[in-house]
Amino acid sequence: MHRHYIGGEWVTGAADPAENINPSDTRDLVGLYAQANGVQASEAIAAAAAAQPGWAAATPQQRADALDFVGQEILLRQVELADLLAREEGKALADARGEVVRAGQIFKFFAGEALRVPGELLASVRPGMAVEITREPVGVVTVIAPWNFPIAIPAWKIAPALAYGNAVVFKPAELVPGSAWALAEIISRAGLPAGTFNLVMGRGSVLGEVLLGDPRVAAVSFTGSEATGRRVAAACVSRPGAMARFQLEMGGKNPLVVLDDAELDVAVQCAVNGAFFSTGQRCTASSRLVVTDAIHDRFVAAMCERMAHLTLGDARRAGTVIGPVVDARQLRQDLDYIALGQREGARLVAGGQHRPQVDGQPGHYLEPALFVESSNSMRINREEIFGPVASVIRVRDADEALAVANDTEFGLSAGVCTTSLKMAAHFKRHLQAGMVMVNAPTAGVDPHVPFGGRKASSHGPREQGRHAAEFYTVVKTTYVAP
Ligand code: UN1
Repeated sequence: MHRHYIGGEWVTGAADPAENINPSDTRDLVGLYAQANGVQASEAIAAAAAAQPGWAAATPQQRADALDFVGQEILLRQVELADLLAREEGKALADARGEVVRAGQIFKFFAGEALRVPGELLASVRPGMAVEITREPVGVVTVIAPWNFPIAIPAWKIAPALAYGNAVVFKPAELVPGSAWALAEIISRAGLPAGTFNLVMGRGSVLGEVLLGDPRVAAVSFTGSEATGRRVAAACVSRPGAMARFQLEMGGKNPLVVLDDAELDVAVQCAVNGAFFSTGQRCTASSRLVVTDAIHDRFVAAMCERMAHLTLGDARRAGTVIGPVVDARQLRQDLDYIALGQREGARLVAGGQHRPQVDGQPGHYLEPALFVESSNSMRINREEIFGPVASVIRVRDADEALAVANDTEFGLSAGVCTTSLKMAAHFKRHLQAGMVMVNAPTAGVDPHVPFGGRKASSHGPREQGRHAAEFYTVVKTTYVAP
């Protein structure tokens, strides 16, 4: 049984443990994980609140060393951690490995950032006065992570939180406690004072009220669905006393625009990777393929051809490109949307079939699905499906492509495939998204640069890179008289 980590101790859960099941083979139990109740969540917050001032006073070098230790161990154990990630989440091994490496690099990046906390010194408008602008830790940070990146997303929240002197209470997603626990175990040996980092596992519906509403929590970093994100925001502002600051990364309905002059191979590569890799379970997935008339038929034919060769199977088997859907509930949602798309009048030209078994293994397998003849007003093109499902939207020209791409409530990432410098510049400038990709997939981002979206996709400062300091520090302006 895997226990919580609270106040520097491994603690048994207050409720019955939860099973972690392998979606590639539902007979395989990955492990049992403790479940917390509100009292345990509150104990974790108390431990974090008690430890935080000490961690804030630690030298930048102490913080850097701790984060570097974590990053180094993740990188050294990348094969084993990738196997665990693939086993509990269903991400194909190569992608799982990439994610683990990303997590290690993020800790190393923020080890460096801990040594580079910036400030400014400005001349005052008053004679002789000096103005200092410094950054201080926020306090206790609640980290709420989703299931689709079991180690990288926790890493890109926890590493900056610790780098800038905050204490952390980390609640991983219920479906993927394994990678979270492994990460916590590494952090537990990194030399942090007891209570600086805490792990509580369990359901958001049970723990959310305490983790968001406790006045000792100063900030909440959340990645997940839009509906839950709105509830997080409401809890952060409606609690008594000081509001918690919050950072929300939510859904996407990301367009990949393919223009007439695109290189077909590049466009297909971007679309297949963006739409279907990681089983389409990325908020950055390219779910709307906006394709101009003159290339449309060639693009669809090449997509179907390519999709016929995407090996679906056990995430840990060599040669698997597409792993299973994460669980039965998500599979039901994907299948419901595929049925809805057909009722709305889109035509399914590839995949979309649920396979209860692959190679004799029972799992949540779904063949990547491609719709054509879809319109941007259909629900399959407006709502986030979060599975290996993409639709082609045929448009006349680049102007209509841009209008359709931006006609969405979301704005996380957006891509364009073109060989024209002029068109690339035009789309770069006018796509309404936090991240724009030119001749590259909309998903799969670098670990050291800002990540985040616009419109209903995101709220609050960017994650990752040095921009993460905006969320994980508070600014103080100090006036010093002559
Ligand atoms: C990526 O595309 O590399 O939940 C990262 C998500 C995003 C992370 C995507 N926050 O899918």
